[in-house]
Amino acid sequence: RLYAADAALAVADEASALPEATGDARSFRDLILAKLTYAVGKDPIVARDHDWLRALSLALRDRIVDRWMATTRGVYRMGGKRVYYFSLEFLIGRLLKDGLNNMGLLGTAREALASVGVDLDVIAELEADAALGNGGLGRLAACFMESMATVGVPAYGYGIRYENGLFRQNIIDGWQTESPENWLAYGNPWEFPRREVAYEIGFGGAVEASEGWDGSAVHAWKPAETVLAVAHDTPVVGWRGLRVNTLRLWSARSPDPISLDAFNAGDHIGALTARTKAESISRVLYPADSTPAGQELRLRQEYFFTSASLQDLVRRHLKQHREIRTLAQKAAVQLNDTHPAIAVAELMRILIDIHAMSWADAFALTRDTISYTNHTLLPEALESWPVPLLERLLPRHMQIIYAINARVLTEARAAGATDAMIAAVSIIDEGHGRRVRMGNLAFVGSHKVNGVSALHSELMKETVFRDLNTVFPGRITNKTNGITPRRWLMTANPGLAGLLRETIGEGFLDDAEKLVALEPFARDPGFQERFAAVKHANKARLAKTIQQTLGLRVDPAALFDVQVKRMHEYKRQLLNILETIALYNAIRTHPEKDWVPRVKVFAGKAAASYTSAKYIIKLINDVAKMVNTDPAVRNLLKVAFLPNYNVSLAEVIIPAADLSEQISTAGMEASGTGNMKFALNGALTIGTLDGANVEMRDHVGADNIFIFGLTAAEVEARRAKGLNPRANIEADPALAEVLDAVGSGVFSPADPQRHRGTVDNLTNSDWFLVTDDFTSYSAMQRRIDALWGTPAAWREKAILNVARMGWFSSDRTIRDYSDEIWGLPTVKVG
Ligand code: B1N
Repeated sequence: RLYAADAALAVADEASALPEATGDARSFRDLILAKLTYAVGKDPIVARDHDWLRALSLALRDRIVDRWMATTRGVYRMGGKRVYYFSLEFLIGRLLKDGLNNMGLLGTAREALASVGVDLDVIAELEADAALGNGGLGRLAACFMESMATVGVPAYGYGIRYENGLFRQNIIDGWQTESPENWLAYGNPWEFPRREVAYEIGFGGAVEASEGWDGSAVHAWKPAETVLAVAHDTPVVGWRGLRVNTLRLWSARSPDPISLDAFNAGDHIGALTARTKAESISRVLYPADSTPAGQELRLRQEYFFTSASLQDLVRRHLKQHREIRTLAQKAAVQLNDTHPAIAVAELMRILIDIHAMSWADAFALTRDTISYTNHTLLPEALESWPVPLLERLLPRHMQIIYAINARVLTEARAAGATDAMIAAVSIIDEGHGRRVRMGNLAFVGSHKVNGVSALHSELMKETVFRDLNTVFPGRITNKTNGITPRRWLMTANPGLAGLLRETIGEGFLDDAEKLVALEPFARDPGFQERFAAVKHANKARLAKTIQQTLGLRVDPAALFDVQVKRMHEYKRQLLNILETIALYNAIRTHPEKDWVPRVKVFAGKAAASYTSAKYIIKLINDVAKMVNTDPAVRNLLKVAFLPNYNVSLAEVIIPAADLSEQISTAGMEASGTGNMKFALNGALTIGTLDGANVEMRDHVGADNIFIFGLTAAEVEARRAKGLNPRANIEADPALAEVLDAVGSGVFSPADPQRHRGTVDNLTNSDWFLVTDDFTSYSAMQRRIDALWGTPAAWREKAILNVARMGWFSSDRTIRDYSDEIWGLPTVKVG
């Protein structure tokens, strides 16, 4: 400590103009300096930004760990129930600023660093994004983890510690290319490796049956292969640092690091193959969002982390409670989609084969413990595995699945199910070469099954789970998604958060629904001015990012119209860019009109193999190239595609948006969560009646959101009757002109055929009803232009959006899960 203090003086000598830290900041500075010296091993005189980042992170971590141990001890002493959130994805992003904010140390850290000449904002930008997820599903898991710590739900997140998270997206000549992302390159200060917490995970082999003491059959699985799952723990801090939960991610290790026989025989590469194979399980995140990968390695990942997590929680339960039969009273396992659905069979195996439970008891206990969240209705996204693959990889699980299925089908038959119903509720799909339907397995093994928005949960009952819902009425429930206001308001938009604190006090920090106190200020001209000034500053910051990454100048006074999310046909980025082209045409043909200057911002990754989505990225970039340099546009329109969309970029883009594009084909976006983030940050939404947009309209009021297009029921009806894109195109000359231009190569003169396929697909099939919704979308955009011309009216609506979005806090969502699925109490915050 003496040495560290000396070093502080040395730094101060170097730059005598540095501000002196006071009080808390001084002791925090000393802690940072001690970390820099003894943990990083750097003299402050020569420390680089990365060293300061590590030192600060470790200092913060010390403060977090104190709370972590207190929480963990408290939970143990109370002896209550814990929630286990099983997810193949946790898209947590950067942890430093959010951790500082939740610990109440943001100002302290800023001051402490300033006193040694370091800028917090500069070093915070160096932290790598933990991109252990694809999109909404993974980000939801991250928001839930933070909210569970906030509302006092003792929880463990369980997942995989991917060495390479979601790929980096590069845009080269307008095309997406992928490169590996390497978030661990500078080490990870937040995690604690627990080499002693390791479980054996088996694959393959055979099942040996013998006779038990009472004559019943006893099964023992003898796997052919074993992989070790090693725990890595990351503390998850709740708001105000009152509780800290654990995110436990598993890393795969080979039990035999090298085959010495092979090595000694001269086969140096072969000596490592078993290890490479084992460790490939936690190597890389599958980059598919809403489409199953269908590869054997993916199934291995699913079983690997599910088995490790179940072994871990059963061990914890037995250590504390001694008795396996009380498991469901002490543990709630939430399956984040079907990716961990094998948990149903694995828990059955543990209970029956290892703990000698009867079938009936084991099944009741499994069902009471597990619940399942469905996140998509897209038929191509519903996971199913070929029976032969499961049989080879997990032979005992396949037996258990058959046995579960036999009982479910018998029950269904007894309840009067027809043949068609039996086929629909069966876990085995006989239609496409026998496959195991993971959704059905998760459904029958859960006491509750939930959708993620009101509309989505209703559609679940009518579509994928129609017959299961008849056989098991009341099992399906809705839990509308939410977002954490700590990250998506306080940390991402400190300007707005500060203004809100000054205006309505601090109550909303502990209870987002107190944001309604803002309503009386919606028409207040003074408040409107300050609100607009915050938005302008955020837009200037985004303009700088756009300038730096694309070399494109945009005017912060323009309307910032933003669509950022994974690239997917159902999300209809194509609708947006086609309408942009229509606007471009209109500006050129009617230069005399009073056009509203717009900046169209796009960002999002396409799955590497998703060709049509990659063409949409290319089209956006082709259009950008032409529009941004066309003097006839007179800067009235700019198009920017920002590469490598991730959580950190979202934190810059979302607070700067005026208009949020949530324009999926109705019935296809299960919920959306970006929609909530934008509205909470004062953007107005243009959207379809899809996912949580429906409930957003109910909360903010129909006058304060721009809803257009077909409803889910209308979409279904049109599809049933047969789509007719040609008629739609004929009926809208502006649309016809746009498709003509795109198809004939106006935006791709060097390769006129480039976008022919995209246009042909729209003209001939148009499964996502882009041409059906184009006209109403376009008309709505012009109404939006008109409103923009009346700033007071625009601002009033934007402020009302902020005021009324509190319900979409993930704290509310977690309370709903706690009350209605997990049977757990929650606490008030603050
Ligand atoms: O989950 C989000 C929702 O807000 C979105 O509407 C929904 O599209 C998203 C397979 C998925 N559904 N399904 C996935 C992700 C990865 C994968 O391998 C499917 N993601 C969603 C949160 O509820």
